[in-house]
Amino acid sequence: MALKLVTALAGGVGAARFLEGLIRVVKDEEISVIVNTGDDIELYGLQISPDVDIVIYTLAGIVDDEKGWGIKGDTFHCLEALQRYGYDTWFMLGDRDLATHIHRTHLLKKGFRLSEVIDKERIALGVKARIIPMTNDKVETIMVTDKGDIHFQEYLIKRKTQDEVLKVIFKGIEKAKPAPGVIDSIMKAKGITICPSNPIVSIGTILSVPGIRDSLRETKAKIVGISPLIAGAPVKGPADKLMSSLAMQLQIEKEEVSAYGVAKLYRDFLDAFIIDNLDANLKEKIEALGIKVIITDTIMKGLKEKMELAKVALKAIGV
Ligand code: GDP
Ligand code: FO1
Repeated sequence: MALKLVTALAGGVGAARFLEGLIRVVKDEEISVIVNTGDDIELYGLQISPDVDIVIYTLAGIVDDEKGWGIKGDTFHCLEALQRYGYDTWFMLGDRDLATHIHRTHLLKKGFRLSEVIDKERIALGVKARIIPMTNDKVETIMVTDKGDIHFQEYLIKRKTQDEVLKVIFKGIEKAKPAPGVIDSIMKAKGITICPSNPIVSIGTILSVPGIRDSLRETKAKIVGISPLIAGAPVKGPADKLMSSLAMQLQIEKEEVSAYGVAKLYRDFLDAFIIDNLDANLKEKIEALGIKVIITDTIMKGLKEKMELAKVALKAIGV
């Protein structure tokens, strides 16, 4: 593998928005993105990798910008037809999006590994950055709730995060191996960015693949994170709710559901952490963890803000 300059750890929507800026300030072929696959789900016999697709569609410029997932202008005729056959259709798979899942499932059935399939997908869609799944093995993010064990997508979308989460399990993680290129891209990068993604079910999942966290601790590359929490709340999604419910398991206090709490979760490998202007008061506390703090505007309203944030991150890792 050719040496890539920057490696990013990514979930879905939050990560993709940051990466949109990054590919405009560093050559996209110099970027490797390691993506969470714990959210993957099988529906109607099709293998769906939402976070991978979100990142690829975004970098290909075809994502539905408003939603942050799916394909711009997509239609939902197939889903409507499936509904008439009695299928459950809570997961909004668009007609063009379905082509990706048919293609992926077809190639997996032919014996290609997930990382190979993803490489074909991103090349076909004109994405020059390297997109690597965290693992080729099956890992499933399961929410242990007061109503029973639920797949993460069902918790998030079908049940709209209404259940009380007692524990999160990454089923299959103990046996999962990092996909080809994952460890190399961490060890050989000049700098690494931890995208502003959910610290538990996006970045937390990637970090739980045996070997990945250790390589982040060992690499000589500088590592910068961007806080997904601003003034204690996520821009979107259940990050704060999950951090609060799982505080004991995460070894944080309930009052630490903030950029400080996220920094604490990454303290063993982070060199620098970018927090929002609104969290300037947390600087000293985070620096006491041995992490350099950079304060800036982290709300990525438009392309300009995304590029500005990417520049700040690159400066922090010396790229
Ligand atoms: P998901 O897998 O689709 O939920 O996406 P990610 O895990 O990549 O990202 C979810 C996180 O992105 C949430 O916790 C949000 O707070 C964060 N996020 C989204 N937009 C922004 C933004 O503009 N700025 C910052 N700092 N975080 C953001
Ligand atoms: N998110 C939703 O909120 N509702 C949906 O119906 C939905 C469908 C969907 C289909 C394909 C895809 O690639 C992503 C999709 N997402 C949907 C987003 C996705 O569930 C989440 O943002 C991530 O998986 C969370 O990590």
